[in-house]
Amino acid sequence: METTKTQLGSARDIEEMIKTCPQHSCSWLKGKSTLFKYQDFWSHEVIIKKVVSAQQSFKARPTDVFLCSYPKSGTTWLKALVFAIVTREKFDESSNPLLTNLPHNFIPFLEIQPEQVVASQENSSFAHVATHLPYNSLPKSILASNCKMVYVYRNVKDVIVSYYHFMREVFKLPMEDAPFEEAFDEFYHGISGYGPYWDHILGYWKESKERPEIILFLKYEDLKKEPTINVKKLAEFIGYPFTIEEEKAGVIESIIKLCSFENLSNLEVNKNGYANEMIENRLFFRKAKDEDWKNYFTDEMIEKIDNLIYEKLGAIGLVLK
Ligand code: PAP
Repeated sequence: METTKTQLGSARDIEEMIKTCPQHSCSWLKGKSTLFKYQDFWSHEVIIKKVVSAQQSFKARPTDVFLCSYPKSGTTWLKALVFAIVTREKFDESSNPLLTNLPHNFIPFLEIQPEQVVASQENSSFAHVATHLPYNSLPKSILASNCKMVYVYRNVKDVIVSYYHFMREVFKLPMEDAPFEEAFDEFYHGISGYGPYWDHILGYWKESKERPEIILFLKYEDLKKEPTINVKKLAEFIGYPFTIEEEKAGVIESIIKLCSFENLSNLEVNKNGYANEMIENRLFFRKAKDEDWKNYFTDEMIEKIDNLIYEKLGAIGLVLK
């Protein structure tokens, strides 16, 4: 961890450093994706460069709020909800920009879109910023500023299936060319974007126990089961609580409906738009079905991953079956 702080100056230094990191070419993606282990997580070279730069120069302010997640755990949904909560007085149901834009456009990722993050800080003294970075790799200024963080997490098996399809589609591989068993195996061994998954959850979880006023944990499955309670909790936590009048007027329900998978996934922009030259918006809206993993996992995979998650997270009471 300290290497970045003390030795890395130029872009060239960073490139040299990345070359020394452990590397893994993802066989199930036919070698189209190579991950590097930087600090304690795996990621792509292009992202690690931006991570190092953010670690060296990003300046968080105490009022900035971070939306944190392991990939495929509900990030797009959380971004939509936060945007809708924060802007609810500006737009009505028919004028909300979520109807014509991918939710990711409103809340940029620290390690992917640093310029947009800086722009959003310039535009608002309460910037909302997303990140998939593990807790221990966050820029120190975020921790030192006591910024609030919302951490959304999801059961590991659905995350694996969602990650499998997302990566496969990004690299334009049909299912028959991208064996799920191999994807599972890599994930199981902790090798996945921003993985290991369990370390990611554990890092934020530990900190949320130390500083509950700073980190709100939200479970994807709970958001689905009890959206009203959880959206209220979310709004309060980020400093935009609903008034009694708003509650009576059904504002929470309208936000839930606006941000629902059924609504967002059927919008023209999310069916046919592009997030960037490689990623179609539709890839962020696949099925959103709980327990889709049952269509992919063998009994042996179930046993292996359940045992592993129990071993890694069971002791802290976070059993994510
Ligand atoms: P990201 O990390 O790449 O941003 P993320 O949004 O965290 O992805 O996860 C995508 C998953 O959330 C997809 O799950 P699936 O593959 O099992 O279908 C996606 O369908 C689901 N999702 C996207 N939007 C919503 C939503 N509004 N409500 C519920 N689930 C959603």
